[in-house]
Amino acid sequence: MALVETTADGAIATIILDRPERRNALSKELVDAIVAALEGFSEERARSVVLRARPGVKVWSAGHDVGELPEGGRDPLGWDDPLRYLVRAIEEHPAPVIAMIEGGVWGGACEVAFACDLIIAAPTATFAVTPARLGVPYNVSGMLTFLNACSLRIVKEMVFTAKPITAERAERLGIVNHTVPADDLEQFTYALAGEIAENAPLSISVMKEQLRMLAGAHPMSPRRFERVQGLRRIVYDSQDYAEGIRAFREKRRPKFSGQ
Ligand code: LCV
Repeated sequence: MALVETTADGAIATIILDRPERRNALSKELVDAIVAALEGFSEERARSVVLRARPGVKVWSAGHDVGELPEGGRDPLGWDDPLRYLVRAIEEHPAPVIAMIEGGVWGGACEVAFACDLIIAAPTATFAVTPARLGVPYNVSGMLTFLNACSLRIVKEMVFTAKPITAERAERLGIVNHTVPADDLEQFTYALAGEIAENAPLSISVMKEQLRMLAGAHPMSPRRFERVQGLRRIVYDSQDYAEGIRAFREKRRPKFSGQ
């Protein structure tokens, strides 16, 4: 069964996440399908891409497929991890990618949504950044995605509590561009996508790339980078990381020891 449905209406493209049995959890297979769709729309010179789930979903995406996370001894969010190249594919796509969101957005799916250029949300949308719930050492570029979406204090609240925030609060914080009633979500989103599609695509793609470079322009010395890698290894080699993954698989609350 296809994991995404893609459609194009003139210059506006749509990618629909379609892995309901796993709440659109971002497996490598699903990520590959999204990235392939983005590459296809780039060749077709789509001028805006809407990334969405099926209408009325309770969960937009449950985040990284936990079943594909290593149980320790290896960086779970390394350069080649599917989640990382999905975020890069969205950021490097030449046209604006608009996340149209209903339902819950969990873990790495928050980073996918935040990496999109705009977010249009229904009131049912919520956003929960969950590494601390699983004992996962989120990676540096992922932290930067969050920092580019909201203030340091809000990122800390989201990553330390792992609790969902509402669409209304996310809009107040500038994370979400517009929160609109669910009945108006499609019409509003595609009208915005149409406005973008009528503007000069070269100008837009160059401004998008400039903003990506500026947003990512945080020089880190090799010494600091190695320190971060060493700190993250402590986490993914920890008993707590293995406990977080096991607890998820056993459908129980994790008991973290700090070891
Ligand atoms: C694999 C899943 C998942 C899933 N993976 O339905 O950001 S980080 O660092 O944490 C990063 C590593 C990351 O993104 O980790 C994943 C973070 N995601 C979460 O913590 C959300 C985990 N999922 C849930 O809390 C619930 O599934 C929600 C609230 C999303 C939906 O609840 P609901 O009652 O509607 P179920 O929990 O019954 O899930 C339906 C099936 O999808 C699987 C889940 O195991 C279940 O499979 P079975 O039918 O085999 O029991 N599933 C859900 N999320 N991230 N599989």
